[in-house]
Amino acid sequence: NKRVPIVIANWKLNGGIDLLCTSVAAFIGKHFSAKIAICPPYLYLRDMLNFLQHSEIMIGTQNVSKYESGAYTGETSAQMIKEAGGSLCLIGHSERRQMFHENDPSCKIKVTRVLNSGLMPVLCVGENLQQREAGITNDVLFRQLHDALDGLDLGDKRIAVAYEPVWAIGTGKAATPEEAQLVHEYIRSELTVLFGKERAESIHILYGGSVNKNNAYELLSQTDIDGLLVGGASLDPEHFMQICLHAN
Ligand code: G2H
Repeated sequence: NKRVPIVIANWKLNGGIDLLCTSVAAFIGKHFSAKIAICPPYLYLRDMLNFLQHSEIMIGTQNVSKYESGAYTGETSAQMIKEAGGSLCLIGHSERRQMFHENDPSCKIKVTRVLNSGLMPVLCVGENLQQREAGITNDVLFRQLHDALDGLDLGDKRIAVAYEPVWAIGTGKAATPEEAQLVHEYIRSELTVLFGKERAESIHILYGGSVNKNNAYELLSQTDIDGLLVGGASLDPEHFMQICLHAN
């Protein structure tokens, strides 16, 4: 009953459109058993959907507004992302937590909005270096998971969690597969508390943080690592293809 792997590219604030198209051009017309998604900057959503219409790649966003509509200058709602053809939204990425005042309560609102719009939320969690060294990784994750997901009625809606240790993001220093597996196991145990065993078993827990074509396979071989969230390496066409083939 192994979960079909999901690989998500997080393109962050990178462009332009030509570079982004180049990084996924080779996916057009190709079949993958793994699920593959890209999260371009909002503005490129439609362009990428058009470019990838003959591919199996899904499109998501790197963030979403916690508001539904109204006088919220500069925001983009879950409903708009759905309308544009999106399938999923990253929520609570550590860069947003660090630089844009994202916190657990706002993640909770966003998760709810995204679920209600028929998109899949991908809740990003992870400890920083100081927290890891202080031995409080699980406490940090406990709070992030429970504050964002407590009391949520999932019904038959889908949700995913991405574990991204902050010390591994963009540093070239990924968690070892064993380190990551331990944390993923813990996350699944908390998802079991939140949603029950059967549901928790079906939830994808992705690993993110300096994933590349050399560490992807071993990470994916771990029992509770069900996919990858890839930043830097997803902008390199050869690299990203290799990572997706490892997930296949
Ligand atoms: C973590 C990751 C993608 P990178 O942010 O979400 O980025 O692979 O560059 O560490």
